[in-house]
Amino acid sequence: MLLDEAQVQVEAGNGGRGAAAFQKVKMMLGPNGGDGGRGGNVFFEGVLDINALSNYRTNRIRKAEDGRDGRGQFVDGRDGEDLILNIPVGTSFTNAETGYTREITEVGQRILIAGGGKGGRGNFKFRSSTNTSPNEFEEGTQGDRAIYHLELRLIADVGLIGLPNAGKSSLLNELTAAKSKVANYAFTTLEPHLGSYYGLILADIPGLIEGASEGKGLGAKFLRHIERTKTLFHLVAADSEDVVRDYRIVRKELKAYKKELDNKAERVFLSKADAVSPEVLKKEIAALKKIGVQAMPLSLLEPESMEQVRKLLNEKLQKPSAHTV
Ligand SMILES: Nc1nc2c(ncn2[C@@H]2O[C@H](COP(=O)(O)OP(=O)(O)O)[C@@H](O)[C@H]2O)c(=O)[nH]1
Ligand SMILES: [Mg+2]
Repeated sequence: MLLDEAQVQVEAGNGGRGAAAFQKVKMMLGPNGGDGGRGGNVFFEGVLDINALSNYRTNRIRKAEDGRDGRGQFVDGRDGEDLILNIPVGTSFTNAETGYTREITEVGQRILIAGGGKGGRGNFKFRSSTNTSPNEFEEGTQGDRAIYHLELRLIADVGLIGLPNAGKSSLLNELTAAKSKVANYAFTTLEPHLGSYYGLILADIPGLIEGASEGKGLGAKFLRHIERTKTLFHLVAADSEDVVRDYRIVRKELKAYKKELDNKAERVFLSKADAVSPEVLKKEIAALKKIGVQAMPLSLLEPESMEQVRKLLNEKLQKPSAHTV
């Protein structure tokens, strides 16, 4: 099941201690203690895997590496490795103590959430004209510690909606490297899936059935994710007995969930167009037109129709700020 809330406790690395050391050679008794290394930082980074929050199901402490201590012979301690925590795009996080809150909206976007401690200075740095052989050195400082609450509300440029079996998962898989489960029966897809089409985020939003807005099936859980999807591609299976009815069921659920969803930009496709005769397809297009819906035939088996879809997506790619909500 999709986990869309989580909590994670993070600790950045502590800084390493500076060294107090001296040249062993008799004639050169200078201080030569190196500095401690910086502690590793902790970052959140946006990924397409919307299941990434399940990594934080158990509230284990996530800790970045400490900086190493400095040593003699001017050897500075190594910096601690940064720790990168993957979270799905569309996740906002809030520092439980300070209330600081941010959101990850793009794949690869990194936000620092706990800074590593500073490395302490070694005694070489403390030498002066009045003290040529200092014993002083510094401890490293402690890395930041914090607890973050995470909440995912899917964002996507294009959301694929439609009744089960309309071909949403297949289309997502065809256009992106996503591997959404495909099968010829209702409810194969139990969770939304994201895919990237040259940086444009596509979401397969399953589970929309009659009654979804009232909590039937899984759809209710996902309707809130549609809220933040910029455009909807609404797939109506051409091999259905009544495409107008199918179309209306989905629209009704969107509207019942939230009025604003009714205003969202939508493109309607008659999917699996190859599965019916050209005559039937024509009738379906006419029937939808009668209720004010312009439907475009779509078939994964027909390169031209796939080309049309890609063209639509390419147009969106050209628009700047594709990922701002
Ligand atoms: N003939 C044909 N079958 C398709 C097409 N797209 C999907 N299908 C089939 O329709 C069934 C349901 O597809 P799926 O992507 O799982 O639908 P979803 O429930 O909307 O995600 C599967 O058996 C697919 O192989 C298409 O363009 N043409
Ligand atoms: Mg599916």
